[in-house]
Amino acid sequence: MGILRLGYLHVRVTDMAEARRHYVETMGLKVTAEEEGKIYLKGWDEWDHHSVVLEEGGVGVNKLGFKVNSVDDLTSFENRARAFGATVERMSKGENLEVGEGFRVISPSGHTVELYADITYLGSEVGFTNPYPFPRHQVGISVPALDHMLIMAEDVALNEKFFMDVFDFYAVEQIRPEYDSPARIATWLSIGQKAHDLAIVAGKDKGLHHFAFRLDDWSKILHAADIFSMDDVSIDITPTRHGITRGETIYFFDPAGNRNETFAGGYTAYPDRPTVIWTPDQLGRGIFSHSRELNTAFTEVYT
Ligand code: M3P
Ligand code: FE
Repeated sequence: MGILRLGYLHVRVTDMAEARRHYVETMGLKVTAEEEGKIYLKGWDEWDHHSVVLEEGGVGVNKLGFKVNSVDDLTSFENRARAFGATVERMSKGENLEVGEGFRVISPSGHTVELYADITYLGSEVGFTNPYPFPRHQVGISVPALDHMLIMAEDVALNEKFFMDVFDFYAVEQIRPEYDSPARIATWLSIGQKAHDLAIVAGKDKGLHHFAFRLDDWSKILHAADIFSMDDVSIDITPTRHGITRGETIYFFDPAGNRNETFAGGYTAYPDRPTVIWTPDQLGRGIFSHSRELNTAFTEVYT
């Protein structure tokens, strides 16, 4: 079964009090632990100890973690990462609060990627016995879960190959410089049946374009945008639809300047679904289905 999902990410924030206000009061994540300069957060529908960790100091992503199904998967992925030629190191239990042993690999793009099988189980807020569809008392937009992230890489094709060859991701959609080109401007990779778990776009290595939280549907997206106005959140792109993945979206910034997204919809993906290919002439419509225009603030501003 391999990788289950994007389990966590550690994101740097400049001011912890402001970040807490954004991620807890506006996004509705719950604090599950605190350490000096760190806050651990989870969504109400997540059962593992944390999905987002805020780290005080700077901006951007410090590392990301994929949860795998079993300790045996860890061994085989570690061997495959070494065979790819990547830098790999073992990670012992407790190096990350409440997370078991695993390994750490540096992607060709320079991102620190951790693989782990065990993390403390906390349970979801509605529980797993006769649950209600959502918690009665919600805060802000009350995001249920982390959904996906988009990282930047100087060589998108190489990083796509890395995640496909080593970790069994498959390409759901790609932007290619020409239809038949082996080069990639961007790629959307899935590890299960979501339209994407990880996207990679051409840009500076180690960059974070955004990470996204799941919302149920378009009406929740509209509701989220209304709350962002009330909370004076800096909105980058107001509610619209992606041509790529067909997802419904809002982009906005946390107070440190890290881009967030709320994402709803998107089709069900399968490994045998033909990869959708976008050509640069249609790229504007691929990213934003209605405006059909990409602005440089969206493509060139990231942390
Ligand atoms: C998404 C998505 C860029 C495209 C982003 C697309 C940065 O975020 O969820 O499909 O060009
Ligand atoms: Fe996204």
